[in-house]
Amino acid sequence: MADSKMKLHCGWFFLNSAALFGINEKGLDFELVFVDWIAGESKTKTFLSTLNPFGEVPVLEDGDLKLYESKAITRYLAEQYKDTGTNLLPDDPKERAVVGTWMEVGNNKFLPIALALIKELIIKPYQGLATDVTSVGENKEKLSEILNIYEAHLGKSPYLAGESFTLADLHHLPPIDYLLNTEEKELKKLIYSRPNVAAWVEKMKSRPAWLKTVVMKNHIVDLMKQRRLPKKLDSSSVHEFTLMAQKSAFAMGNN
Ligand SMILES: N[C@@H](CCC(=O)N[C@@H](CS)C(=O)NCC(=O)O)C(=O)O
Repeated sequence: MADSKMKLHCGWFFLNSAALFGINEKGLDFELVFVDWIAGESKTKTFLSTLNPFGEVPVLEDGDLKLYESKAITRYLAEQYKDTGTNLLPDDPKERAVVGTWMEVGNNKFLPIALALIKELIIKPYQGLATDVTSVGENKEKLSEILNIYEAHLGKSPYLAGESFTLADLHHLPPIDYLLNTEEKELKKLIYSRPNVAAWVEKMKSRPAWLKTVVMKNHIVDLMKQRRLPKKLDSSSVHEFTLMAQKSAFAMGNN
């Protein structure tokens, strides 16, 4: 008989955090299956043929349903478990359309900028590659411009789609959290110097489901670090491990 417990195959990074955040908002019992995608575990024959042919995490298994794409996962959770935990999608078509609008804004306008900054400030340093400072400067400017629009919008309602927290908000917090944890202090300033944006971020960060997500995310980071421990400690592996630990600490902002 198939194991009926929900499983989330996931690893490090914010798309995975979004899926975890969704499950935690719903208060669902699940098994976290750690996939070290940086070490190629999402590209094995078995993973590609049984979980996701695109070789990416997160992947949700719920009974015989296997789902990939983080936003499809959170939408499924919101709809399938509508009456459990936080209601993440309103019933009213007009209210739902506003959630849809801000999910699209997040996806098409906010995320490309956040992703460019995260790539330059977290991923590249983690891979030992040089950061493109021009790209960082340009994207900080773009971030500032888009945050002005968020600031005005959040002056009208506490959440992106109105009075309550929805999928639109949920998808913003994981990339914002990574932006806040880079060494680039100006990003913090861009976010926290706008009172409405700051209040929105702080409210989301204090949600019990997010606090739980952060604990899980830290657990994943620990698993990653453990996997990278050298088997035999000689002077070169100690050096290698020290560099790796420094990069991880930098990448995670030690959070
Ligand atoms: N659009 C996908 C993207 C998922 C994605 O890029 N996942 C990364 C981890 S955050 C991954 O698994 N990458 C595998 C690889 O690059 O080999 C989603 O939203 O789920």
